[in-house]
Amino acid sequence: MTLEPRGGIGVGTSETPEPLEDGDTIEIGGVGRLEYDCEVRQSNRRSQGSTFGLSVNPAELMASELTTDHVRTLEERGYVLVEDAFDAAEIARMRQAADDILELIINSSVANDRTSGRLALVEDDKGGQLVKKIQPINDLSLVFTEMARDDRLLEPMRAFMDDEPRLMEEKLNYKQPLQTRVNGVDTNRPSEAWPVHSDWAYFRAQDYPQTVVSSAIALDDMTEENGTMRFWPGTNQEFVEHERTDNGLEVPAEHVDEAAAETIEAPAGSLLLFDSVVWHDSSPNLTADPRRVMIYSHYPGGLGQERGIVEDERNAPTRRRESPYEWRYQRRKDRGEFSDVFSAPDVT
Ligand SMILES: O=C(O)CCC(=O)C(=O)O
Repeated sequence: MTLEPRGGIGVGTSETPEPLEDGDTIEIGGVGRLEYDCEVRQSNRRSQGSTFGLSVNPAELMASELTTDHVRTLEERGYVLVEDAFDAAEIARMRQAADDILELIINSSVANDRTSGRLALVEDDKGGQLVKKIQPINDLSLVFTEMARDDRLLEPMRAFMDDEPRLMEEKLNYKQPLQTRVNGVDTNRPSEAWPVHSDWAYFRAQDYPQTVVSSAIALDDMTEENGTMRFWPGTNQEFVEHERTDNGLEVPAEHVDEAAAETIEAPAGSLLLFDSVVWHDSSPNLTADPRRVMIYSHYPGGLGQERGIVEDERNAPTRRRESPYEWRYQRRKDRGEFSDVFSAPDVT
């Protein structure tokens, strides 16, 4: 299915001969049979004010809902927010997967007496620990691997890139304070904040084009208090050289107009698409709960092939390096030689 202008998949266009009624069905090429449903119409189309709606597989519906308007916003502002992209059951599944990964990475670090190279950990002045992110993760989770192929992410990217998106990397930004201290894991990040930056400042090292698109899925509500992301609309139009700080690459402060930033406040289940050049940042999580955002980054596959980009170039070394330690931990645990010291708290 290709992304078309609103109504462009043959539904609700002037070609529709008769007004549809509840229960009417329509054949849509590449999508299947759709059933018209007035109720679903109103909730699913409310963000666009469309007069048509269909009861259909939610993933397919979202893909068709991400219209040229969304893609235009992505092109012009550098980011676009889609609320209600994922339902409660999907969010619950992803949260469970996030907990499983967190437990695996913390417990295997302790079991091996070696902090996993996937784990980014911060410590505050009072010794409080916070998991900033775990990267990469798809080789640890079928849930997140499958999500990386979801058309709600890929359809707008196809339209934006005019190419087939391929996964470049994925990370789960937890911003999760640990409720009790875990001994045996090392602090390795100076701050839980991300400074103002463009992702392409990093991606350019492997010759990725600026048309890389990231998709951030909010597993928790994103609020100002828990360290949501901020974006600078229009900064995607031209890349600005960054400077290196102890907290990573950063847009030099003299370029940054704080007042121009938009703070994204969005409920769990929202999808935020942003391009690799747009400036963004986030501040510390001031709450006791996690602020988990799953971020995938995809590049245009055809262009990548032309440039000779190597599959999983940025993260494959970490996966290869870490995997034997994770297996050793599992075997030790299975043999009763190690007992877990950490379990993820129930925060849902
Ligand atoms: O998760 C966040 O708050 C910010 C993430 C971010 O800026 C990044 O991963 O590039």
